[in-house]
Amino acid sequence: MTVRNAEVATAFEEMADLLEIEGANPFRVRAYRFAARTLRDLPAEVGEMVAKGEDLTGLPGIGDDLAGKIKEILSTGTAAAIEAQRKRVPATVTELLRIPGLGPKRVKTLTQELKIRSPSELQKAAQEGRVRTLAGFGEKTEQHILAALAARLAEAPRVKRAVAIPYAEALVAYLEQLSGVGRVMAAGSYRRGLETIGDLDILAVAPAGRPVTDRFVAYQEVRDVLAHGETKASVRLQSGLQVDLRVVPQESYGAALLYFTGSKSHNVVLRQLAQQRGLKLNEYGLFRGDTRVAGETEESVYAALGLPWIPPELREGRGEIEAAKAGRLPHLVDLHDLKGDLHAHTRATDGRHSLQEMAEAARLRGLQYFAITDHSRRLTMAKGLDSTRLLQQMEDIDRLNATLSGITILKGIEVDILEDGNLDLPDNVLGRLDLVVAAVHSRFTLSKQKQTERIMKAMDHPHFSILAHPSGRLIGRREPYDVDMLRIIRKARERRCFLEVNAHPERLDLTDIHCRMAREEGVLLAVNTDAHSMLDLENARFGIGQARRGWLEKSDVLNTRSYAELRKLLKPTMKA
Ligand code: DGT
Ligand code: CA
Ligand code: CA
Repeated sequence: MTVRNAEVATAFEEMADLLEIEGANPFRVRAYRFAARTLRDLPAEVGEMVAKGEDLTGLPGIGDDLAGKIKEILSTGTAAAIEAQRKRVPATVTELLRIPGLGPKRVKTLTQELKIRSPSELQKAAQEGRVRTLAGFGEKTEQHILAALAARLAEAPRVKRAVAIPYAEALVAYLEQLSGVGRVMAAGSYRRGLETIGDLDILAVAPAGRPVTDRFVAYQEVRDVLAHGETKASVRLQSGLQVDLRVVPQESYGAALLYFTGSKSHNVVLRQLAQQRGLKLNEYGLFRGDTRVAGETEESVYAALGLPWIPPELREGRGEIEAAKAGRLPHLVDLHDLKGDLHAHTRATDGRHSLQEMAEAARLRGLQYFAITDHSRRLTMAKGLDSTRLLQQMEDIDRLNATLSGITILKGIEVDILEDGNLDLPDNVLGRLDLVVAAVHSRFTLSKQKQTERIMKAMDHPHFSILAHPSGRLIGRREPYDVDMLRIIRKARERRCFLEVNAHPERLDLTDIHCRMAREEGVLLAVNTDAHSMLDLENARFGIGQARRGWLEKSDVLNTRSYAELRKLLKPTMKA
């Protein structure tokens, strides 16, 4: 059995949640969360470390006890302590945690005060207006819970892209080395760069299907075989992820890849185009009568329909075919276009590495500039900086810059936008920074109008540079707050400031739709990692994926600019 870091981390996070619901010692809860984060950030697979006999207790937050539990999970898939804890907290209570907006603290209150034990009991209590009476809840929260419950019932669980990637890559590599197998590609929403994946769709080229589907269902991580045929098979992996495989002959590869990449709405328009030309398009090729006129490559199919190749990220039936016809497809931004990163944390607040370590990691990635933007004082949980500590950090950065070559460290802050729209640090301090990244970290449930006005007021601030994670959503965990994004985008244009595409795989905020809206309104976006560790700088690729889904070109992205250009854009003389 192969157990990956993410699975061990998930088990530890679950343990922390269970303990917290029970009101266990907060230090124990924190120890599990910290260990989970260590595992998620770990570049090596912990299973391989154990196999090589390496000592896990050298890892941050992993002592003898947790090292033992990791080994137990690696060999048995679970740990006795977690199983025992699961028995003490009923599964229906654990399910409450999966409702957006409900963390362990709130679940604890619900179970203790209202004796709620399941989502359906919660729904009943909310409908009867009993939830709003609890401390820390209120009427708004109650409405949110009801909306989230309704949405949840309509939605199957989806897997975050970052979680799906290692599974997809390992499976593609496994299939590629089978004899007789040619190209192998992950298609579907995965190839379109969607932020979450319903299931994984894999396409393999081989002269005969059966030997490939046989080996596919025998893959070591398969838990259940859902279907197993000549050219198709479907399995569920131990992680719960479903994978569909299709095996096609070489001459159908392009047509099949096009078909299984989707989206359905893109395919529908392509088939209509084919029909208008007296052709028929399916997963085997493009046909005139019985004659295949194209199909071995995607390019051949598009070309036969009078179109250039369309990047998968655009294939959502959102006008890409019209744009392609008119020769107006965007030239999408690439990871290597990024010249800098404008949002990152250090150990001074809630990051894991020092200023020097973060700067070195950014330099090694080839960035020309890198902004340090730690939290402001209001975020006490993250040890937010007050003016004194920020000024101290600015001096540290000046000293560091004097020793660095090839990269400039910019002085910034991720300042809290307070409920009244003011910023959490005084103007005279903010004015001395190279840039001010501002974010909402509190009062997520204000009305749309109040939330929008709060943010717009912050943008009026003379030193405001970038609005961080503009919608505040956490994928699968927290809904975006209610905000009029078009008004905010227009405000950014008027104020000549910028919005962020936060690249953290749990945020990816702005969304693709709002990226596109910003581009159409002429507002530049900053693709930022919001790194809390050196490894987090890798997340830039997820931000770029989102930007590409939002039709962004290099020229639409602020941090593709040279350092000199950037400086002019950050501190325009006109701004007042
Ligand atoms: P997902 O899995 O929910 O994240 O989304 P997709 O886009 O991967 O959808 P999925 O797995 O149901 O199907 C993969 C692709 O296969 C889809 O994007 C287009 C193609 N496809 C599947 N079923 C149909 C269908 O009934 N009609 C057409 N035209 N295409 C289909
Ligand atoms: Ca899929
Ligand atoms: Ca599928």
